[in-house]
Amino acid sequence: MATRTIPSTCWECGTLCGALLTVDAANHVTKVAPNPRHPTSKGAFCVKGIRGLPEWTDHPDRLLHPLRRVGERGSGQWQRVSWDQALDELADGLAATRARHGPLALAGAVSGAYFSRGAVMALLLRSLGSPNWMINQDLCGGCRAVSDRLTGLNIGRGEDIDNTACTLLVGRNPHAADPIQWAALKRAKARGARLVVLDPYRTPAAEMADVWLAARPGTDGAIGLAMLHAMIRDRSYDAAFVARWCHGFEALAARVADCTPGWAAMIAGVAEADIERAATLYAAGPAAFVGGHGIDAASNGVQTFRAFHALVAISGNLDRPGGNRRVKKPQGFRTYLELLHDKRFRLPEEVERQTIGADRYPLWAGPEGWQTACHNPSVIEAMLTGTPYPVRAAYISGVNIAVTYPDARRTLAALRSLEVLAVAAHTMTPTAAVADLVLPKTTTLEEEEVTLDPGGPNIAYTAAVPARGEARSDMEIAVGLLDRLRARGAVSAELLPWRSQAEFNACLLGDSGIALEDLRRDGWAQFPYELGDFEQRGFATPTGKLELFAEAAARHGLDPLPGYVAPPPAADRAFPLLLQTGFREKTYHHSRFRDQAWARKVAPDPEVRIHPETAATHGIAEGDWVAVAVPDGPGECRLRATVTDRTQPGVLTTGMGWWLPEAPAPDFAALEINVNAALSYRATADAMSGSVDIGGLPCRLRRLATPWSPGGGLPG
Ligand SMILES: Nc1nc2c(c(=O)[nH]1)N[C@H]1C(S)=C(S)[C@@H](COP(=O)(O)OP(=O)(O)OC[C@H]3O[C@@H](n4cnc5c(=O)[nH]c(N)nc54)[C@H](O)[C@@H]3O)O[C@H]1N2
Ligand SMILES: Nc1nc2c(c(=O)[nH]1)N[C@H]1C(S)=C(S)[C@@H](COP(=O)(O)OP(=O)(O)OC[C@H]3O[C@@H](n4cnc5c(=O)[nH]c(N)nc54)[C@H](O)[C@@H]3O)O[C@H]1N2
Ligand code: SF4
Ligand SMILES: [Mo]
Repeated sequence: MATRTIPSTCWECGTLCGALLTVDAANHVTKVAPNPRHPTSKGAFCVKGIRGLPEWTDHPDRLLHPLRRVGERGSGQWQRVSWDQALDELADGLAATRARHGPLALAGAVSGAYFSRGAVMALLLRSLGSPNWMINQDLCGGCRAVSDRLTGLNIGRGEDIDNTACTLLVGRNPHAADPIQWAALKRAKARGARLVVLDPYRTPAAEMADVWLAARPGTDGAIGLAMLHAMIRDRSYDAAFVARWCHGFEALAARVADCTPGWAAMIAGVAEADIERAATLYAAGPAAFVGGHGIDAASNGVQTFRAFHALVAISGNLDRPGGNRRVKKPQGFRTYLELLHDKRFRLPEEVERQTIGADRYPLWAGPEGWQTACHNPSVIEAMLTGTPYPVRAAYISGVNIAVTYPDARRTLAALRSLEVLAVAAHTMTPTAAVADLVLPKTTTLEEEEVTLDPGGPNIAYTAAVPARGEARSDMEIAVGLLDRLRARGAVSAELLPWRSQAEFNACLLGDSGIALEDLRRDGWAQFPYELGDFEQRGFATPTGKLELFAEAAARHGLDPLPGYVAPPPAADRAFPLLLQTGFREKTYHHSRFRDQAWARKVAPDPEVRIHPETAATHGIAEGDWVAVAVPDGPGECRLRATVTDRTQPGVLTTGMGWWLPEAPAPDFAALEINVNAALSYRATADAMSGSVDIGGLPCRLRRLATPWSPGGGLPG
């Protein structure tokens, strides 16, 4: 077969950009390019898809065969084994741990239910009788998801920027994080639509904004409540929509009666007039709300989101042109989340109630939880202390938790303490380096996937070429493992009934009328989408309405109304600055691509952005190496200073995900230059999602006398 071009979707991140793959006669992808004909991305794309993905697939250090540890854990001594050997050993280990400690002692970790591997991981564990699958959403989009479910909006990524008069962008940096959204914002700006940005950092979006509110980190909830106050005061909300579809409006009005723009201005350190203007622009509508990770993953994240979600509800900017579209799907199609919540694929309720964290965070973990996963910090605790019960074995795929969970040292100690640890990965990561078995994973160029595009209305499709080496997909690994565990009497229930990804994809497509052949030909399938069909669909809340007063929260003794929760304690003398982590870099996807020369050339160092005044008071110049620590944190992290007035005086802004594949094993510098080496995973958590703060953290800063270098140890 000659060289051909295949329509596909980039599956490297949840943005799901339409892609064109050039595939040569040997079935090798020689090019990944944007697809200008794609209905939702319209040609938007990023360098991670163009370079990161193919170079990762073809990387000389790619893991191509299963490996078994021969030396001590983390000694870096490996032996190549066959898949049969690897899966037999893993099944032996998991079955033995299960027999010794019970099924609940088995845990899995994956990123979430946004990729099929999430559902596969959850159902694999459920088949063994364990509800304990870890997702990293407590660090990502968990707070907005809990708020969205409590309120009943179901808005996902459906903001209609192309038809809006005003976008309200809160804690979101689409310039780096989402090329589709960024292109839409620029189009909207060009036709005169308004843009309101809440961000402590002067992002490219802030520079384009009509109103930029550079609030103190973590205080956005106050601004959201003040906008509600202003709209109720001015009667600029949609009274007819509220009367028909909202539950608890009177209670909300009473709650925000004192939350004046003047009150919020004091808390957030912004001008009262700017809050008023933001409220006026949003209320004029149609307006689209875009909430980002900057206000998620915080100990007040759910309450912050609830304020903004209440704005969407009372303004009626829901499922209207220029507002926030609701997530809909073709009839008969199944989403991953639906599968996870489907009674046929669930464990008995008394088992799900024992999900780690379900007792403390019932809206997050366990039977009522959003993705039904467990609470990660509590699982790390269980691994180390046996409380509430022992967790003694883990299977990890598609997540680099030694780098991306706070308190890297403790995460690694927990992993090292396990009886059995298997990690599926593409290259040797700090997480894989402490495993007993490392399983070579297919990349997203080698997995045929079907999913509902949350930015749709669109079913996304990802084409696949044959895997390199012996790499296998999560489904193939799970099927092989389950067969062996069944033979060892370790399967409680058949909750992963598919034998292949193809069977699984057919189950997702169900009787939607969309055929795999159509997707293979076109690369996507659009479906009819009706706006404002509230009568037919209703809202998935206890009252069937949008709940400004959340009955589910009330039932669990949690605040039923949006309200202001202050961020972590303010800076003090010992920790006088604030630390923001996770600022996205265009070249990297979290911890991915640190082994690619082009990316390291563009972004060679773990940067921390420091305001010129703060740099001066600390005697720090551009390019200096510095150390940062937080109160009650596990230690310092080394970063390299960039001096810029984009960040506020006293606020340090850094990224995340740093490790260096060329640094000494087993941690590859993940305990030195990874910001999560300095953060705690045991700090105050959000009462509803269990999320801890990864920003707005009091911190201290010092200049290092000597530059840091890989393998050079920790400089003073
Ligand atoms: N290139 C690239 N793109 C990515 C990723 C990546 O790693 N690399 N990761 C993907 C993933 S999984 C995610 S979750 C998204 C995240 O992408 P976004 O949702 O855009 O989130 P962040 O980049 O974490 O932060 C967005 C903005 O929030 C601001 N911010 C920080 N603290 C606060 C605060 O207290 N209040 C307000 N209002 N703003 C605050 C930051 O200054 C930043 O400008 O990006 C996705 N896209
Ligand atoms: N301090 C701090 N910590 C954070 C954040 C922050 O802002 N600050 N951000 C948080 C957020 S939003 C997120 S989403 C997480 C991200 O955390 P992770 O999901 O751990 O990050 P990645 O580096 O994207 O992915 C890790 C591994 O997934 C594997 N992988 C990648 N693609 C695939 C695939 O298609 N299939 C499989 N099976 N594996 C794959 C690779 O082996 C890679 O090493 O980090 C969180 N941690
Ligand atoms: S934003 Fe980049 S990595 Fe994400 S889907 Fe689009 S092209 Fe791929
Ligand atoms: Mo994320």
